[in-house]
Amino acid sequence: MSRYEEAKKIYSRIGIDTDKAIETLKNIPISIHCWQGDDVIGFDTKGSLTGGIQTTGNYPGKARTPEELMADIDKAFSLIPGKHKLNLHANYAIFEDGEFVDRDKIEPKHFKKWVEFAKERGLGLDFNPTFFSHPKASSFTLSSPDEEIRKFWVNHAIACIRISEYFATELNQPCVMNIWIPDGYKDIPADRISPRARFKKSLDEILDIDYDKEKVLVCLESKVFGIGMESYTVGSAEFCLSYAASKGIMPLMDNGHYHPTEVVSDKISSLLLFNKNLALHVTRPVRWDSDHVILLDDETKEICKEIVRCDDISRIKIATDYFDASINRVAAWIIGVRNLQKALLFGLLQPNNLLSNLQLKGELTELMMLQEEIKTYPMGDIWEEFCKQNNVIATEEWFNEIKTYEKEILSKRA
Ligand code: RNT
Ligand code: ZN
Repeated sequence: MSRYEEAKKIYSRIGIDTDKAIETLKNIPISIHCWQGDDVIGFDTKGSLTGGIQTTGNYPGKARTPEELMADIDKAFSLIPGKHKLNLHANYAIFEDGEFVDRDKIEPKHFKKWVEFAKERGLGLDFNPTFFSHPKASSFTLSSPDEEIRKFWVNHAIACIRISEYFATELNQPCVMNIWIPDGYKDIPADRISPRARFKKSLDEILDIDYDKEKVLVCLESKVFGIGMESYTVGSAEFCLSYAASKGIMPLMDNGHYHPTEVVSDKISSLLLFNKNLALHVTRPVRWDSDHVILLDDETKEICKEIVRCDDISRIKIATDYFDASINRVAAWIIGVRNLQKALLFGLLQPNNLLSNLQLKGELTELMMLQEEIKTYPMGDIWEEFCKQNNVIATEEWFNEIKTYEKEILSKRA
């Protein structure tokens, strides 16, 4: 008997069909962020990353051009099992020879190369307007008291809705478009409500345009603080949840955007009761919103348990959002996404009916015992089978490919 067959038998003891778990996992698309490859820099400005987010480290080999970034994405995707989506930011617009278009004027044609890239590989595309790393984003964007600046960013978001529609049409699947603004104050503000009122007005102006709501799924990402915005963010959790509910758009929760002892895993069920869909940015905050590479840690597993327990997994739009510049960036992509998939598999291998019946009957000792025993079940064998079926290297041997890629490609980027 193969290791997989043995493991399958062990899981059947607790009523788990491992073949079914593998099939389900194959059909969970992850929206993989493009910005791990170049430290969130993009191609439209020469400046550095702003907006109170930060990459640290200077591991050699960062992608500097669209071609390099695409090559790195190809390498990463070749070692990640399953069919996924690529999540682009507006600052990854590709301009032809010497052309430059500011963010309020970008058009679908500036993303044509990305659409071709996605089509050739059978990937979907998601999108994000970029409200940071720009001269007009030095302090406030959609909540700016300067009407010209506020309008500029409203127009940017509208341009991004058009580009998202183009992605959806070309690729024949909805495009999730996420709005996140870095607006906030380092210290105690005197007026908290006015910036939020302006943000609300801007969002209304953006969403009141006529766009195809089947094609573009707009979501709004909240955040509790940023570097230099420690005391107040305009787009707080309460603001974003309330706004999303009132407008029928999706809320997005990033698990780096809450107080350190708050957990997103506990928030998912509540949002599912009040929203048709919801979106997630999966990341790993270490002491702050540090965007470390996702590990197979307890909270990632707990988030994934909540995702797979949902009546319809497709209600949850899963995306990754982390950026580590201190290690091989291509490997960072792969490690994080594979861990997220392993966590999803862990969730799929839980005997949820059995466990929830124990909860219902008040058998809490047995519930604890069983949850703990399952932790050492042979999930690794199921993971190997999943990778095999997806023609992706299952074991740590995938790293040999990275060593070769680093030697032949990354190290030559001086
Ligand atoms: C920032 C947010 C946001 C960004 C990306 C680049 O704290 O998490 O999602 O990471 O838009
Ligand atoms: Zn995020």
